Amino acid sequence: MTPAFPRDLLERLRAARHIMVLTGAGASAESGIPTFRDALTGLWKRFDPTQLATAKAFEADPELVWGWYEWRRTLVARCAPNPGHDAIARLQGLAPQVTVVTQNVDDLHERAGSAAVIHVHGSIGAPRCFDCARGWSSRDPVPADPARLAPPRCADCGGMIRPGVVWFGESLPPREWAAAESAARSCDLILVVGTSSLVYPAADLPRLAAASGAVLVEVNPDLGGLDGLDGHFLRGAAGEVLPALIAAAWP
Ligand code: BV8
Ligand code: ZN
Repeated sequence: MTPAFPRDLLERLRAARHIMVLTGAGASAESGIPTFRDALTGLWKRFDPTQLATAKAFEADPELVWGWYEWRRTLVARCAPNPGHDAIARLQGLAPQVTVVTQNVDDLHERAGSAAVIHVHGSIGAPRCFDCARGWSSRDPVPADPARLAPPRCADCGGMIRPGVVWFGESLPPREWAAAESAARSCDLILVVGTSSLVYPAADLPRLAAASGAVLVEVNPDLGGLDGLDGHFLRGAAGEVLPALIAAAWP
């Protein structure tokens, strides 16, 4: 049974010229990738990423940090997009312009068929040299549970290979950040899916969109991250709400 959505939300979706979608770890949760916030298996709890997802931690213990990312990379490779990713990919064929911006470092949006996905926090599949930033691609098979793994060395300068993600304390990639900001300024509707909205500057994007006149729609089992903003707050899992919402707006 499709949950009833407010009529004006469905009308705003259909009328939107430019829809921005902003996703966080919750969008990949139903694919089996633990979120940072998930109390039981969440990375935040187990590894406290604010300490581990930093250049300092990598320099202090490269094997622990590289092992953690390789564990996550192999997990992502084993997982598949969920109906939430599929619905977002479908949206790109329904509305005139859809910009997908993600804080996630996995490639599930791309594997679901979304185009031109903007990764404001980088990609786990794009490692590069810590010193000269040269890309690194050769992939040795990774042991099942690589708790500790020595990072490979750069063929050019011998530097350590690091994950291609944005660590805490590092600035966001300028091109991607500029594209995300401009989408927030120009969209008519922003769909915020599966983020606790705690990490900046990404967490500023919904506020920026709303201030630029966009309709705000949040999908999250645990609403509240966007308190103080006006909008439609749809409590529920991305994999359930998004397919139902798209089907209701475009029957
Ligand atoms: C910057 C890549 C400055 C890595 C990530 C003190 C010291 C240093 C910095 C700071 C500081 N205080 C504040 C800062 C700024 C800092 C920050 O915001 N810190 C936080 C902790 C307060 N930000 C930064 O450092 C950023 N850089 O500011 O640079 C600068 C400026 C100029 C020049 C130089 C430097 C960089 C931040 C990027 C960090 N990297 N990811 C990796 O993945 O390992 S952040 C990472 O955590 C994610 O990308 C994401 O952004 C964040 C986790 O948030 P979510 O994605 O929202 O996931 P979370 O688990 O939190 O929540 C899941 C949500 O899903 C929940 O709401 C849940 O209810 C929901 N959910 C669950 N299941 C479902 C669901 N929703 C739908 N369906 C479901 N089924
Ligand atoms: Zn190098």
